[in-house]
Amino acid sequence: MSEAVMTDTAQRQALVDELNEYNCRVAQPTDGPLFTRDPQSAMQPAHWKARDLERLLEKIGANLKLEAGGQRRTLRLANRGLPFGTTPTFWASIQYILPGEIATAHRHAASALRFIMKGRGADTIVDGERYEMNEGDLVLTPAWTWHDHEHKGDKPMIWLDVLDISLVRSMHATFFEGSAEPRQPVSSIPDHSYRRYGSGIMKPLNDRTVPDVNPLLVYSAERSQEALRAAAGLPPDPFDDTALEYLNPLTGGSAMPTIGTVLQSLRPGMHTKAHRHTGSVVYYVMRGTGATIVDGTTFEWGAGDFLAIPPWAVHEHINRSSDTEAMLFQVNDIPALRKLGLYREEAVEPDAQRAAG
Ligand code: GTQ
Ligand code: FE2
Repeated sequence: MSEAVMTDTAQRQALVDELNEYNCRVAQPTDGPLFTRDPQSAMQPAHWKARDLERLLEKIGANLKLEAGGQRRTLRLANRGLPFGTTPTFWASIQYILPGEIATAHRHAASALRFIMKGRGADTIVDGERYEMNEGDLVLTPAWTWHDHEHKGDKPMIWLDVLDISLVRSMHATFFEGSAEPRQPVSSIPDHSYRRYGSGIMKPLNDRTVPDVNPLLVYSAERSQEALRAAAGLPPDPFDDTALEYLNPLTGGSAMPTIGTVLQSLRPGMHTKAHRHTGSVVYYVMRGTGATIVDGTTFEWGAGDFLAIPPWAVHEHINRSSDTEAMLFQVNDIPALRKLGLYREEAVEPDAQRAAG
């Protein structure tokens, strides 16, 4: 028996050089398995506390310059289990921009979004359309659109950036182009896409075309939170309580092709059921206090915190308050998984999660 195994091992070893010459190989006993029974993610759950982030942001604000044509001033949310990125597919970063500063124009193949955390008075120009950015707004920069930001306010401005950089890199589809001009000319009506499609329930008469890319570039805090308040009157989702996905209003699909964006509220005292799904998630806590149990570890969160959940990790959410809702902004890569036929989810009995932890 063991001789047979040895023989096979030796046979495989003996073929290496010859096969290599023809860009071929056979499996070797030292290779890792081709498949695992279920996803074995190297990503680890991670929690960033608001107080730490605030201090670090002030530090990079004081120490890092924002130079024309250079990198943005961002605090990247890293993961100890990954060589790159916040999750296997995307980077979440917090951008810090000071009064009077300009983040100069460029474009890239990676899709990007911004969710405004704090401050007022900054604007962004996306392919010639200018948008003011206010707290709670979601602003999109679809793949290969020119974008630049300017802060005209008088206090530092902070927003969350999410880009599907790791996904684009894994497909070797990276492109980037800088601009000689710091800002783009504003070529169209301010808030153009918002005027056309921003209501989410109506569109201009005779607008019959459905472009490949979502034409709506901004989702205001006011309208998205109003929608969430209305949805809170529905029966809760067992795993997410009240959760609304930002949509492409013309297709009903996700607002961005690869990145999912969700506004979520947990009613006072809510303790959801546990589940797991493929796809990675990053949460930003807008308000409230609560906890999320991830593969048996409890993360106690408050306003301004971030939490990252790896693919296939069992998780459940708790609102610790008995009288105040918790509101969360969620980013995930589920639209990409669905398009590739890789999305799966399953409920997990609470005892299983406790036993796992
Ligand atoms: O603001 O254009 O966090 O290009 C990373 C790359 C922000 C941006 C990031 C970017 C940007
Ligand atoms: Fe960018």
